[in-house]
Amino acid sequence: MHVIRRRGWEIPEHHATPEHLFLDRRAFLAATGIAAISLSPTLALAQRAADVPDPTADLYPAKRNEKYVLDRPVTDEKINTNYNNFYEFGTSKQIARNAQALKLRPWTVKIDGMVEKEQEIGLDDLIRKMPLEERLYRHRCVEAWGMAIPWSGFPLAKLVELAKPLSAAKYLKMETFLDPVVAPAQKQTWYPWPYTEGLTMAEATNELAFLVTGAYGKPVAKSQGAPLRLAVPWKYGFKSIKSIAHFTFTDQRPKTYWEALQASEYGFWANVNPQVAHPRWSQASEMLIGVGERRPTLLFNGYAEFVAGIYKGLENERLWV
Ligand SMILES: Nc1nc2c(c(=O)[nH]1)N[C@H]1C(S)=C(S)[C@@H](COP(=O)(O)O)O[C@H]1N2
Ligand SMILES: [Mo]
Repeated sequence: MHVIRRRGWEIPEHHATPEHLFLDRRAFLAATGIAAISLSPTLALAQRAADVPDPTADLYPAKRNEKYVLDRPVTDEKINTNYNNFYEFGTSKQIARNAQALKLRPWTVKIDGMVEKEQEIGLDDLIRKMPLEERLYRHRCVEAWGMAIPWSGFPLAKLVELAKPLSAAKYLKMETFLDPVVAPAQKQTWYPWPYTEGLTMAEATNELAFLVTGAYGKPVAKSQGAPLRLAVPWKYGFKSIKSIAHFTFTDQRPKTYWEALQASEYGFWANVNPQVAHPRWSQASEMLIGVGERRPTLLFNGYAEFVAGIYKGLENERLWV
């Protein structure tokens, strides 16, 4: 007899608090139809690209920057790379298999908008211009679970330096690749693809804002948003956009993916605060994935000393949604 045993840290379905919520019945019906196709493993396997060896593999493991310390154990790598939100590959947490369809090279990063000179740069050229380091960061999903990851990468501020934004630029907008052949969920036109995120320039140049190219001492896994993803650990996880292909400097606040879907639940700022509940659940505590322990949530996810100053004078904004 086949018995399904739940591991300690797994969150029972009826206690889970999914970010997504189908907006209307028509979208729901259409979604289930297409989801059945997009979740077919044979299709994903057929689309799986023949991977070329990573041309930057020699840069890992990068030297750890000891300044960023954890208050919890690093999450087991197998768990971390198999429990993911990556809606391009489906709305469940088990997208690692479908994400193998991601084609990581060639990968061109476009930098445009309010900059001295727009540019397109190959990812490997970009990485080799940047000072790679390892940082241990906490990660807090708005669904009230947390992890801890040894990321490798470089400060987002270094990319801003390379881009040479004009002084009138107030925001940095970031977008994920758009390719429905690779990510069939992107055929679901009622979602605002491509996944879009944004930061103010003060946030983007804060020392914590980190562009991730690796994890666990090697190039970052596809399920975690290879080959280039953001880590902004003082904000809810949805701000940490995966598989970035496009950076735009602008004076207009970007409309983010989650804001476009459900502005009442997911705003632009999305800073972690245990005292401000999500409309559908409390944010007071979080489940440590892989550990099975519930911990009190920390203001700014424990990073207040680095980022609290950014928000002085913005107290009237919806900083915690
Ligand atoms: N492009 C893209 N980026 C994304 C998402 C996504 O669906 N698509 N999900 C976000 C959410 S909600 C979370 S919690 C984190 C999950 O990152 P992880 O899989 O490394 O834990 O990625 C964020 N970045
Ligand atoms: Mo999330």
